Amino acid sequence: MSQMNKTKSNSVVRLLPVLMVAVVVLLAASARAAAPGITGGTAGTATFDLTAKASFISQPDGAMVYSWGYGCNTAPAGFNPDSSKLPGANCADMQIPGPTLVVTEGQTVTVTLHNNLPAAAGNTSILFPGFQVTTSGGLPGLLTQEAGNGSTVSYTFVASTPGTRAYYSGTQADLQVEMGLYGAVIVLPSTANAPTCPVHNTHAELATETDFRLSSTGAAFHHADSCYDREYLFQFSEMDPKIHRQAEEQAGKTCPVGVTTGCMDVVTEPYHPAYFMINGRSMPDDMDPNYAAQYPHQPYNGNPHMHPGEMVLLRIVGTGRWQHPFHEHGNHVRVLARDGNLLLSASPDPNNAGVNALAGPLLFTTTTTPGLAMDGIFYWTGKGLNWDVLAHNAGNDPGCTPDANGYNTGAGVLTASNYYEWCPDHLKALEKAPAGDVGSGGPVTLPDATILADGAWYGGSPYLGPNAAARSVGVTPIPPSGTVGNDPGSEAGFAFMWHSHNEREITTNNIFPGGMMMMMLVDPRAFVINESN
Ligand SMILES: [Cu+2]
Repeated sequence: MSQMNKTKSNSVVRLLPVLMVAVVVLLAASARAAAPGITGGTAGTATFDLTAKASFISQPDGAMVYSWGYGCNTAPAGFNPDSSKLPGANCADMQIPGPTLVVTEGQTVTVTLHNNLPAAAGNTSILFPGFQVTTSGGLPGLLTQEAGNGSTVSYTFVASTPGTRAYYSGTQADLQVEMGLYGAVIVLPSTANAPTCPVHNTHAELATETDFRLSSTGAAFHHADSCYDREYLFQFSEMDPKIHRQAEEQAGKTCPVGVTTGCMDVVTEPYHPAYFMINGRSMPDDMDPNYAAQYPHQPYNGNPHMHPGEMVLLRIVGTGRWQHPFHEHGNHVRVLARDGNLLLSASPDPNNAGVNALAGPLLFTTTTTPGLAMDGIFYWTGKGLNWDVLAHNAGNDPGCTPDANGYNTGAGVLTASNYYEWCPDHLKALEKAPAGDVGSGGPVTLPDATILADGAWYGGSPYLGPNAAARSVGVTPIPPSGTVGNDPGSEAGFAFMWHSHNEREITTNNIFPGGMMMMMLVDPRAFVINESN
């Protein structure tokens, strides 16, 4: 399941059985994700030189949609993760979402914006809600200083607290945000008062695996309950192609003499979006790699992976006009912060000295709100499934010693392939041979795989693990996951659909499936997750 460059059509083929069969299906995916962004230097100041420009973005129905986006006017100071971890990292001169600005708490951040939109579009600007912004240059606007056509304006603020925030156009937002002028700011915590994170957060059990976290402290905030193993940024937005078509038609318009603030007349109501995007891409495009060549103006993907027991930091931004009920199948999400405000109770945390307890809700659906950013933790272990997800049996028993919480995390097992296994289900077969590998029955009997789906499209094994592909081939032997569409053939993972629970939004221009949908892949620990593609 580590094949690097799957095609779009392959992603679709692999998704179909998931949609037909169940919420939890067993398939593997191609590209992986990280939370890539640009940096503005490592000293006390971070500077970014952005431009607002027009171009076209690609949608899975073949449409090339005229859009406006932020990009790099000159090369950024750096990338995080850097190009040694994320080969091909780049910052185009226009992209949707705009470049993710990765800064460190306490840095003074200056963003210079060049207005290279069509003259008919008039002025533009950027708002950085949640920060105390001072401006330099530009022209007075309704909400902030604006850059006139061909001109610049600068915004300066101190990255006051850690967390994820949105940025977006503060000029004629019903048009400009719709056209794509939005992005995210990620503020990493300073190293002062960094919490002590668990040993496995150092990826010590995964010697060959690269650490893709942006934060050098292993935590998202100055709080031990914000320690994490992986992080993903998802920005939700929608597009009404009628608005984009009007803007495209009027882009070449010559404004009357004396009119310097634009002369487009684009009707933005009634609003009927047809594209529902995560990070500027619709499913299945969001499952292709970061910086994939086929999306030169949509560099960021949405394809999370994790190992059982890991803490996954979700950075979620609502952009556009509508709320999107994002549902992370597999578990609820513990909200840490909103707009960079860590949600704390008034009481000391009994488990972490010196800080108050977290107060963020545990949410079934992390509904996005336009303009609002949130940080949350997703966690999955296999607890409660009532079978040994790693398919152990008496003849294949690596042992499972429960810690105080019931997991196999004790000393000496850090590098075991079943590190973090939920021990009460250890050796518990899901079903009898030949599907499982014990002769006696397990708690359930699955129907023949051929009943669930057609032929080789069947997802495969109900087990994680290096030898999972040898199991659950059913009464009518069908190649399990790992041997049809996935390499290597010896692996199997669990896929949880993460998607908008507004079913209209999991379509692309009225075709299902599409839109705001992705898969969280839970890979066995024996599988090396490479977030670089
Ligand atoms: Cu759902």
